[in-house]
Amino acid sequence: MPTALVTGITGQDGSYLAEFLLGKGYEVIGLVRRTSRLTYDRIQHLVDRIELVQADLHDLGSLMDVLNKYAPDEIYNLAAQSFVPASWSQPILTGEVNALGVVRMLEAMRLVRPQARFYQASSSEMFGKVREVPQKETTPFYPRSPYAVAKVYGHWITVNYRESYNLFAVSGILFNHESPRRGLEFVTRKVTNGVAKIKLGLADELRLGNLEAKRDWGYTGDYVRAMWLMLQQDEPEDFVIGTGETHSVRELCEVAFSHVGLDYRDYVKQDPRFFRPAEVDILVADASKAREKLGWEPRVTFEELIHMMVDADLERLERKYKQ
Ligand code: NAP
Ligand code: F7E
Repeated sequence: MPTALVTGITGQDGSYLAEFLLGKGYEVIGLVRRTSRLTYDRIQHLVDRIELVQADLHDLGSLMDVLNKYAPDEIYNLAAQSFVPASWSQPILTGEVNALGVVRMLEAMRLVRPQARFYQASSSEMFGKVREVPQKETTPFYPRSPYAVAKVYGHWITVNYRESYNLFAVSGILFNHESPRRGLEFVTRKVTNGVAKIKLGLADELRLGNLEAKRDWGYTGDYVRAMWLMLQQDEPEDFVIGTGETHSVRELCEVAFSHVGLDYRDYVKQDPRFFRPAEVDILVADASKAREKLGWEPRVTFEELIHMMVDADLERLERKYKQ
């Protein structure tokens, strides 16, 4: 039975990846940081099938101990401060975790478990002020937030460790991916949760920032499959993963509100608090390399994804307020 170590297992991607790996017969070790309360809501249904171990990306020794103890075959480094606006208010913490955290994990692997395969969660945010449309593996980076700057470091240090030490280390440049387990502050979930609240009479407006920003939104369940496929290749290589479609935040609102028979223009208010100091205007993936070499394609469409998220929020809130 192969063993996989997943950092960030309590996050959106970690929970879907853990489910996927269990389905493939892996022993899954989840790295969790110490907090004063447990943050296991996304993996509650999995806790008796995975092993959770405490360590922190700030602390090299703790990472080395975990690799020593569990000798994983695959390491998925998903842990990060992942909310872009928080990277302006906490830029140093973001750099510590999203940039230096990656090299700490790679150092631990180089010193303790160099035969393992390593996946780094890179991001389409690295393309930022885009140099070409659509974006592919060779598109130059132009990061537009402390988050994206730190991710560029994480990306290149992964490439550098592969080339310097001959490690099987790859970087997946994933475009936005969403699900009913997405954090409530990200725009898709903020909208689907807002729609559900308005529909149930629990709110009467939804305050958002820039409605014209465009993103390539896919379903997380599809994207964790791509992470795994990257580590099953003969040679370590980096891949762009996305749907190839782009939609504005305004279109997202249209699809989500109309799913419950409402017109977004009656409820959405623009609020300067949610505008960013520097915006990423448009992202859209050219994932043809992944299609050709990994045989990867997304299975869930944008409309299906947003409907799935609205339905899940409606069901959750109905359950909560019926009690
Ligand atoms: P998420 O839901 O915010 O999860 C982040 C995870 O990182 C959580 O488990 C969190 O633990 C953990 N973490 C944060 N700081 C840590 C530290 N110092 N030590 C150990 N663990 C720490 O993010 P996600 O959406 O699943 O994204 C997963 C990864 O993919 C991130 O690296 C993100 O930057 C990247 N990414 C995401 C997308 C996307 O669209 N979702 C696209 C491209 C790249 P707690 O539960 O304790 O907070
Ligand atoms: O914003 C606009 C906002 O916060 C998307 C992370 O997973 O994907 C995510 O980063 C767009 C931006 O995601 C609101 O200005 C308008 O243009 O959902 P988001 P993100 O910043 O693209 C990448 C790939 C990652 O790697 C990150 O970890 O929506 N927008 N109004 C808003 N965004 C938010 N959050 N809230 C609003 O009210």
